[in-house]
Amino acid sequence: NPHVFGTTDTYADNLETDVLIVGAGFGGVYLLHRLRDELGFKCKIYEAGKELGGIWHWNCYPGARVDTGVPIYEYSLEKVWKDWTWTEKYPGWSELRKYFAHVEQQLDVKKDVAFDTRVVSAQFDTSSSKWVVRTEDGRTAHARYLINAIGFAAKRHFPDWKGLDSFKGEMYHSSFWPEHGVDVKGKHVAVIGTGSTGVQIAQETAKEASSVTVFQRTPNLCLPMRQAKLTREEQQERKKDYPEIYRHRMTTFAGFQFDFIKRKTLDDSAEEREALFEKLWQAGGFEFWLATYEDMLFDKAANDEAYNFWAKKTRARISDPRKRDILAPLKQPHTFGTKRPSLEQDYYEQLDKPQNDVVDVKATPIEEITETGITTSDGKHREFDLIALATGFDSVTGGMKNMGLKDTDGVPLSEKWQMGTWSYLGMTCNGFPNMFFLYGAQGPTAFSNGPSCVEVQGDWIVDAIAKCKQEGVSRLEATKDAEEEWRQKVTDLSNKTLFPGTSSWYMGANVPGKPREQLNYAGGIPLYEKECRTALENWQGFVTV
Ligand code: N01
Repeated sequence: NPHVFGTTDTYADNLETDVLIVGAGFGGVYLLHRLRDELGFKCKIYEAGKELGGIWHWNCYPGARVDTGVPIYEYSLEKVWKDWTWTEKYPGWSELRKYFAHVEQQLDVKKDVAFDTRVVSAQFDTSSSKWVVRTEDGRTAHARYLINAIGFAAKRHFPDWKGLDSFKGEMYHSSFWPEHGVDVKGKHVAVIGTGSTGVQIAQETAKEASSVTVFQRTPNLCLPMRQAKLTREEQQERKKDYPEIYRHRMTTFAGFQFDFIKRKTLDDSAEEREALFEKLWQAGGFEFWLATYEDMLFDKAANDEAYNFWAKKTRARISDPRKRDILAPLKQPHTFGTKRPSLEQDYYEQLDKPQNDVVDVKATPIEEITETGITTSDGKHREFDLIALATGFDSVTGGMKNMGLKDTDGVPLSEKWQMGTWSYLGMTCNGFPNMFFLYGAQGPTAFSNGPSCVEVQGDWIVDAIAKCKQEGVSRLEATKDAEEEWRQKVTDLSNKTLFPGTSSWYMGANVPGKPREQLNYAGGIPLYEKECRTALENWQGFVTV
C-alpha cells in the first residue's frame, strides 16, 4: 500500500479542504504546520514522492550534501531545533532525511500528506471559488486555496543527445538515483555536468570507482567546504544564540549568518584585499561568495580580483597542466559567483589523479551516447560502465509549467509563461486567484538560503490567507499591472548586477529554447520582505472579492 502514512480522508477520491499544498519539502511542511497547527485551517499536502523532504527525498546521489552550514539550513521553529543535533557542519542527504523524520516527530505532518500523489491538473472554479485539483491516479480535490511548494528543481533536464536511450550500462539522472545506492567499485564512471551536483558525484565516486571522467562544459568555480564534525555539546551550548541567529539571517541579503561587507574591492590596497580574500577563503563555505566586498557581483573589475584569487588558489592544487587549464583556466570563464559555486572537499585532487579525467565539452561537445559510452565531436569514443547525468533541471519555472495549472479562462500556465515569466511578488499570478507559490519564479529563491526564503514567503502566504479569512475575502487575485511592474522590478534589479551576462539556470539559459530572463529576485531578503509586507497592508496590486 503506497498510502500507508496517510489518514483515510487524505486519499479520498473527493477531498474537500481549505488549503491544498503541493510538495512536502521544506516549504510545504512549514506551510502545513503554520496553517493547520497555528491557525486551524484544514490542510492537505499532495506529494509525488514517498516521504517528506522534497529535494532531500529525491536527491540521494553519491555525495549529496547541503552547501549551507549548520544551523542556517533548517527551520527557525524552536519546537524543531530544540532537540535536534547534527553530526557535521554540512550535513549529507541521509542526515537531512533523519532531520525530516525528527520534524515529523515534532510536527505530526504525515497524517495530512498524501504521498505518491502527483498533480496533473488544477483550475480555479469561479462559481464555487474553489480550486479543482486532479491527480494522476484520478482523484479530485476541492480547495479554497492552492499553494505550490514544489521547489525550483521539480523538472529534470535531459539534453537531447543522439542515442541517449541506447546505452547498455547503468545510467542515472542525479535526482533519480537508486535509493539503495550503486556499487561503483571497479567501474568506469562518466559524470556529465559540473554544477553543484556533478561536482559532488565526481568527488564521491572517485573514492571508489576504477576511474571517473567528468564531461565539463563550464568550470564550476568551487569553493573549499571545510567540513567539520560537530558535537552535541557544542551545539547545545550554541542554542541559546539560535533565536538571535534566526532573527539575524532575515536581515542579510541571502538569508545566511553573514552578509556582504560595506566596502568596495578597489578601495582597499592590494595587501588589504589579499588579506580579506584569504580570511574568507580560510573560513570556507560561501563566505568568499556572500561575505565579501559589496561590489563583487556588480562591478567587473572588482569581480576580476575575486576570480584571480580563486584561480591562483585552485590552480595550485592541480598538478596536471592540461587538467589545470580546463578546471581552473587563467582566463575567466564567467564572472565569479554569477553561476552557483559548489562547495568541494577534494574535487580537484581527485580529478588530478592519473586514472581520472576531465573532458572539455565546450571544445569538443558530446555528439552521441552509444551502447558502450560517449562520443565527442573530435571523434573520440570513451567507454563506461556507468553514466551519471548531472545535467540539472528546467529550473524554477519548469515544475509549475508541468503540473497542468490553468487560469480562469482555461489558458495553461505553460502558455502564459511561454515567452517569459509573469508573477506578482514571486508568489501569486494574475488569472490564478487564491493560488500562491513559494521558492519559485521571481522570488529570492536561488539567491537565498532555502529555509530562509521558505519562511519569509511562507509567513507572508499564511498572513495573506488569514487576512482573507478575517476580511471575508473569498477571492484574491493579482492584477496584470502589478505583474508587469514586478517583472520590471525583477529585471531592473538583475540588470544592475553581473548575473545577466552569464549563461546560467538563474537566467533560464540552461535549457535550449527557454526564454532568457532573470528568474530570481536580486534585491535581497530584507528588501523583498519589505515590498511584500507593504503590498499586504492594503492589498496593493490585488483585486479582492
Ligand atoms: O544543475 P546545474 P545541478 N552538454 O544546472 C551541464 C542546487 N543544488 O543539478 O554550466 C554538456 O547547475 C551544465 O553545463 P553549463 C544548487 O542551487 C544544491 O548541478 O550549462 N553539459 C552544468 O554543468 C544548484 O545550482 C546542492 O555549461 C551540459 C550541469 O550540466 C542547483 O541545485 C547540490 C549540457 C548542470 O548543472 C542545480 O544543480 C546539488 C549539455 N548539453 C544541487 N546540459 C547543494 O546544496 C547541461 N550541462 C550541495
